[in-house]
Amino acid sequence: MKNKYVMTDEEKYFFDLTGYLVVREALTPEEVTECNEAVDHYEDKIRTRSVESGGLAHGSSALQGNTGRLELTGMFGWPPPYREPFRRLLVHPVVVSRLNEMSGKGFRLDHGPLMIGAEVGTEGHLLHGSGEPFSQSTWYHQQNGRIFCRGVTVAWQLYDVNDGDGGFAIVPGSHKSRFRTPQGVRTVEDDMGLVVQPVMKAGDVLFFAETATHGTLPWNGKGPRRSILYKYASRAAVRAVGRFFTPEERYGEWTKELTPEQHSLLYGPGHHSGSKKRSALESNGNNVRLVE
Ligand SMILES: O=C(O)CCC(=O)C(=O)O
Repeated sequence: MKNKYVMTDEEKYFFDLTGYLVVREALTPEEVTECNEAVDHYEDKIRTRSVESGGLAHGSSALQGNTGRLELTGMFGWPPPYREPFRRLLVHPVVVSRLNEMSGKGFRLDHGPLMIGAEVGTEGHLLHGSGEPFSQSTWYHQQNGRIFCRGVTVAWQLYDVNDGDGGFAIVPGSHKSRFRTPQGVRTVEDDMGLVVQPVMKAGDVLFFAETATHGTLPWNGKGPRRSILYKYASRAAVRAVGRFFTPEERYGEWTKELTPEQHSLLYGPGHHSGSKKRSALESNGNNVRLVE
């Protein structure tokens, strides 16, 4: 049986070629239920984005909807037991093993988690990201058999996404494109058949290169959409971090309660602070550990 805690050569080939990867059944049905129950508990905190002024669809006729995207944040700071599954996902062995291959040792969480939710009629999101223009924060590089992807988003699926449901969409291979994305592809009004909507089951986890051209199709599914996004970056890359370095400064004193492994991912960018070299995470499959 396939060891799902190791990134296989086939997965590396797929991710390098397309800019995304779905790892199936990363969560058990019980783990999915635990996450969904925690989200249900905070249902009144779910915010609906406005569709005024074009919304996230930015006026695209192919992406417009009658309601805005649903969003929920703050999971790490929730009281127990609600926060626990989201803290565990931060350092899940399936993620640690893949990110060490995709972003290099010492990857960190740049921002998130953010739940993106949808119900029938929720608008899409204009496709964004691309190899051109060059992005200093999320570039994709490959050298000597290794991938160095500065921005990888990990999106945990809490409900099924069937063919034609909408939701996450990507132009496979666009992370390596050196030409500007045509406007019709961004708006999906004339996508040239290039936009792919991956089919996923609850419990699957999606990885995608931030520099790939990606976004959201309007939601058409029978059930709800819930995707929990963690935005990781290579050790020395930065996207949304503020001016603080330590987890306590960046997020608050509650970060002291985290396990050392979880805590280690919440630092700002950089290889060392003063004389102290930052440690990195490794996974042997069943668990993760800090290494110097
Ligand atoms: O999952 C989605 O709906 C798209 C997410 C997205 O565009 C992003 O995280 O930049």
